[in-house]
Amino acid sequence: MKSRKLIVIVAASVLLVFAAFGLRLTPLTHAQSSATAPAQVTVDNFTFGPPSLTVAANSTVTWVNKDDVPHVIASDGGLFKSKALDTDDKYSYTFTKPGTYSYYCSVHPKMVGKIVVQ
Ligand SMILES: [Cu+2]
Repeated sequence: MKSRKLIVIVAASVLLVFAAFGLRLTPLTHAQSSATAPAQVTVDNFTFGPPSLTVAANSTVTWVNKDDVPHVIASDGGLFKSKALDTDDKYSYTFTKPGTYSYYCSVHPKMVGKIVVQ
């Protein structure tokens, strides 16, 4: 009886590991194969994450400010500019044409990132 219980516990653990891997892998493959997957840049600790994000044309990129200080998302060419984003504020822009779009924070110009539209 005791060993049977152990087998159940081991089997449950294995299933949990598979479930965890499945959850991690599934959204990743979706993001790469689907043009309409939500693209997000997190602003945290005065950095854009990821610093370079590649999306398909007609993708909407959303920036989320996770810092305690306001940030402003501004493109180098003046194509887009957000209002000052407070903590947890979001800003979205839809990129229709392929190209590389560099942007920075107009409050802290050393904060830079880019969106590559394919
Ligand atoms: Cu900033």
